[in-house]
Amino acid sequence: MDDQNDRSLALLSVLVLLCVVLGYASAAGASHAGGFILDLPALGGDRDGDDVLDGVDGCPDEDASGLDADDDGCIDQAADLAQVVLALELRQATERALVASAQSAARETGTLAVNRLGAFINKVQAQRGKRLDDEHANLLMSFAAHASAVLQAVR
Ligand SMILES: [Ca+2]
Ligand SMILES: [Ca+2]
Repeated sequence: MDDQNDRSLALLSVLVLLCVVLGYASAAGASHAGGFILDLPALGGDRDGDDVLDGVDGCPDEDASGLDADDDGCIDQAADLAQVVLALELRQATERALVASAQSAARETGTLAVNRLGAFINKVQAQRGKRLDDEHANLLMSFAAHASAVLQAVR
């Protein structure tokens, strides 16, 4: 009888430990954009050192550190802003207004493009908490700010 109790206790301990490990794994996966999954060796190294592994890096030879709001491994550019808006699947009127604003920025170069990106950021900020939740607003504003910084760096 004692032996059986010991065995049950041991089994219970193992189960508890397993739950703790699994709980940690899912928490780690959720808290960082796939950090837990991205660390799998199958995805290879990180040639450009931007913390986006080669297997999922859209630009594996471009270090996008600090300029990559959408975590695709590519430096955020005005030309891609409209696609980022579309991917959020916003309400039609909001989407249309922001896509038009993004496209008008993408059509320009230099100071004019920077100004259009500023206008886009203002539009996003005006919709924060209304048609845009904080997560989407932050993504769009960071992306546009990065694209603007890139343009100002080349100027
Ligand atoms: Ca990379
Ligand atoms: Ca990016």
